[in-house]
Amino acid sequence: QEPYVVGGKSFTAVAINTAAKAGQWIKSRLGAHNSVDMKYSSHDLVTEVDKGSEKMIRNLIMTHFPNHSFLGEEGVEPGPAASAQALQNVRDAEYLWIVDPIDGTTNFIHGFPFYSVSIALAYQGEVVVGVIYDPSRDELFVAEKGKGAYVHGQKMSVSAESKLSDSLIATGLPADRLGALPANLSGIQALAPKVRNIRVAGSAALHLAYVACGRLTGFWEIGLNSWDIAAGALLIQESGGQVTDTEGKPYTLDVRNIIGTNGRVHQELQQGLADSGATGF
Ligand code: 2AM
Ligand code: CA
Ligand code: CA
Ligand code: CA
Repeated sequence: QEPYVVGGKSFTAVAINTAAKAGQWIKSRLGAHNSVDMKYSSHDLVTEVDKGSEKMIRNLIMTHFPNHSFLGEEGVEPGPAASAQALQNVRDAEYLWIVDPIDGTTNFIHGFPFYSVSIALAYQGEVVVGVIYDPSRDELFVAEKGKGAYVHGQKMSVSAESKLSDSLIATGLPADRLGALPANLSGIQALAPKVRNIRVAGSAALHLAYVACGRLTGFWEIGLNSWDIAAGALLIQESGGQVTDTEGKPYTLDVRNIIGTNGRVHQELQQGLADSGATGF
């Protein structure tokens, strides 16, 4: 049984069309959003564009697949406990869509062109479709389990670096996550001297897509949520890379502390974090 097509409707086609539509709308609202609400603090922001994007994505997907389950960031109360619970509530659904309507909201608010729409579909708890769309560059990253990953319709693959010292690595600075910030800072302190350089551009999903297409060698971040990671994890796996948690366990939907690399530097990156104690919080 082919899990990607039901009743003649391709899950991947719906994911692509939905991400592109939402992304174009988001871009049209750049600089024109009306209000910025704080979820937790001045570091954790949400606009009506985040909510509108999620609503659009949910409506489009549910119109095509009314029996599927849906998990989107803006439908969940803020905080790690609530997001873990929200995932548990739907984790065993046969088909589960996992959506971040804008990954990189702070960038979107400031007009810094590095934000994305992330849409994943899990079948029996395993990601089978991952789509990340970058409206600023009109770049669409697509992966299907077992079928490879594509950008601009071209097959993509991870980079060739085999040593951390040749690697361009990205991470996140979660200024609003009190436990996660020190862990990520310790990781930066430990790894900066060992890598070629570190980038912190503010969209976990887009960083993962950049690992998949070889623009970054690797990415790690402590304290993320399923919707930040799911699509990007499949992109990396289908591009020949490796995705684990910071302790080296294989990626699952529950992973919050993520390492995604080209595979060749995975062990070295994981060991560097382990040596510094920066594997969680
Ligand atoms: P967001 O823009 O969708 O909120 C930057 O470090 C990354 O962390 C972004 O992908 C951002 O996603 C995410 N992020 C920001 N605030 C967060 C929070 N409170 N909990 C988990 N992830 C968060
Ligand atoms: Ca957010
Ligand atoms: Ca996010
Ligand atoms: Ca978001």
